[in-house]
Amino acid sequence: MSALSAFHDLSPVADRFREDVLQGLRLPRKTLVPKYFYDDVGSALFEAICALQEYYPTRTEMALMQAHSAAMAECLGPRCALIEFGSGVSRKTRLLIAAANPAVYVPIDIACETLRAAASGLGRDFPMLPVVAVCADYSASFELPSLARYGARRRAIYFPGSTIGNFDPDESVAFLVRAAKVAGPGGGLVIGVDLRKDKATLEAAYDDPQGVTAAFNLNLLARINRELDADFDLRSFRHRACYSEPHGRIEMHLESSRDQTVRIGAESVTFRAGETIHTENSYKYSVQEFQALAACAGFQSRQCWVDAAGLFSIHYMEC
Ligand code: AVJ
Repeated sequence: MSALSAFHDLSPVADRFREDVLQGLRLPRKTLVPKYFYDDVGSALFEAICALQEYYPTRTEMALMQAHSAAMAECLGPRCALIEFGSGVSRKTRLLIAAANPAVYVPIDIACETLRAAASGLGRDFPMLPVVAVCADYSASFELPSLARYGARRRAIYFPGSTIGNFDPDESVAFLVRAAKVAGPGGGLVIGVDLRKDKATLEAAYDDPQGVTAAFNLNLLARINRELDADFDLRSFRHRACYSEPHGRIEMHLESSRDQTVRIGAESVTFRAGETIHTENSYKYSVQEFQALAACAGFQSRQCWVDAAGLFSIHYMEC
């Protein structure tokens, strides 16, 4: 078996990025889509966030995976096709792969080089495991390559990291409906969901004193400069993170510190001092709230694991 069985590049083209950026910056409340954080520089910055003391989700979810991967494997059953959305460096997945022994692993990520490196590393560490990597934007619809030849007994989707929190609740339901189609009737879903908690803990997690999260947020503007021939002055935008209790979400913004005009290719966009670009939402759900949301997409809750401090949840659901 070759280390990397297949690599499918279905990544969105630069035109799409330009259109989305210009469209978002022309709205009365300027907005950019968080998926564009993850070029290869942004993916590396995100890895640095995951290692921060203040950013509790990654280590808490990792500990849950360590404690419960055998129980999760039990839920998935032997020889499933394990499909991961937003696989990144596939660190947590290794625990699930080791426990569940899937027939094939299908990592899907928008950052091509990160995906390629992760997929070939996995191929080396699990030489018997076919890895079918797909570079794609999973928030849009795309064709999954045929998995028939791997003889999997069922499909299971792995969606860790509380990445679902980037979607508004209605978008989350729409996403889960698509996930249910990918999984098929009787398919499984293992999904990591960050829990509601106090404002201070949340705001510290999204505004660390070392400025790693700020760098991650600002890289979006740097990426626009790099790829779209733009001239954002990174020193005149400031990282902001605030928790909205009624929405149950962290909002990240980039705030312009002065009146300014930014050129993006042949276009230009003006900012007033104090005006922000809304770059990300990160929704937090109680266990019951998330179960109700997933039920709207036809997923039935089977199991849920939560750490002792009540910071993070991993759900197992079936459709
Ligand atoms: C990858 C979307 C789960 O919302 O916590 C981390 C992204 N943004 N710090 C999150 C993120 C700022 C992260 N997700």
